[in-house]
Amino acid sequence: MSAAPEFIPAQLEQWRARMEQALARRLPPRERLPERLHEAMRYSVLGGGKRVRPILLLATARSLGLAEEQVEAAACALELVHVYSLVHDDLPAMDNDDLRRGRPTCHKAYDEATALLVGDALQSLAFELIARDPCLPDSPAVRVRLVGVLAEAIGSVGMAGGQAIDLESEGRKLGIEQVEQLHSLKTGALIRASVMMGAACVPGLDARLERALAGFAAPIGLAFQIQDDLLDELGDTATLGKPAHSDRERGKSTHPAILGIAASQERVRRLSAAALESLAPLGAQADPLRAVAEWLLARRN
Ligand code: GRG
Repeated sequence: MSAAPEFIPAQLEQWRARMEQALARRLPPRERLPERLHEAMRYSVLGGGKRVRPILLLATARSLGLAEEQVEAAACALELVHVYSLVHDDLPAMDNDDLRRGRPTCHKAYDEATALLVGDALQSLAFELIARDPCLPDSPAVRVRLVGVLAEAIGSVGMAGGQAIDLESEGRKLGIEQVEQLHSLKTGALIRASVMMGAACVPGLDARLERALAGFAAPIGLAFQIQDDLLDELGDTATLGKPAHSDRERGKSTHPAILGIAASQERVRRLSAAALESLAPLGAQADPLRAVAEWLLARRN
């Protein structure tokens, strides 16, 4: 089952625009004390970005018959956590990058201490939205499930754990299985959470559909990271909005470095085919997710 091609640009653009507004509304105003911290939070979150994770959540919600309004706050929480991870990852103690989303990184535009606090405060705000935002389904059970899925995905057995392994692996050659395990934590866990938080918003969701969504999310998360590594290798800094060829310069073990370009592209194709196959039990109602998968794998930045 393939999605109508016109669904992709029009709907994705609408979702992206919706997220810009939803995030801008939920971030503290820059005039509120402490002004510099709030300004830096807004600079980091509202400075572009594809909004991949919120869009995945919105597409999952649509596939399960939920309205956008019901999951918008959860989608904001995902993006806030993602931006926190980027701001911390760019710090000198981690990847030490100067450019992100085509602009100076948070610690370059402000300072390192502010960047640390921006990440901390964005993570807090994410969980506050899940706990309190009036737009989420009026169900404590749904909120608790959302907290659990997101917290697990970004902790030491998820994104932060993946980042730790990545830092420990610098200067060492990893095998392809180790690289995939690292990616599944560092990048894959939050991508999986984007889909599974959509599922968590539906009380009593059929276990078969939940399994189908999990079977979609895992390979898409890995394919997304391999695609990112291919873009790092093949793209240019202006299009990417962040330094190109940085993996090669840092001697990172990636799919392109280990398998070469063609085999990495083939791995992306196979993973995305497996992801799409998993959606079969949802039938045509999962077309929004199919469209997002197509977009993710055709992206240029
Ligand atoms: C600091 C706890 C902690 C974790 C950092 C996300 C991350 C882990 C590091 C960022 C570096 C990196 C290249 C991670 C791989 C994930 C990835 C592809 C991030 C970029 O996501 P996009 O393409 O970025 O969605 P935009 O800017 O479009 O939101």
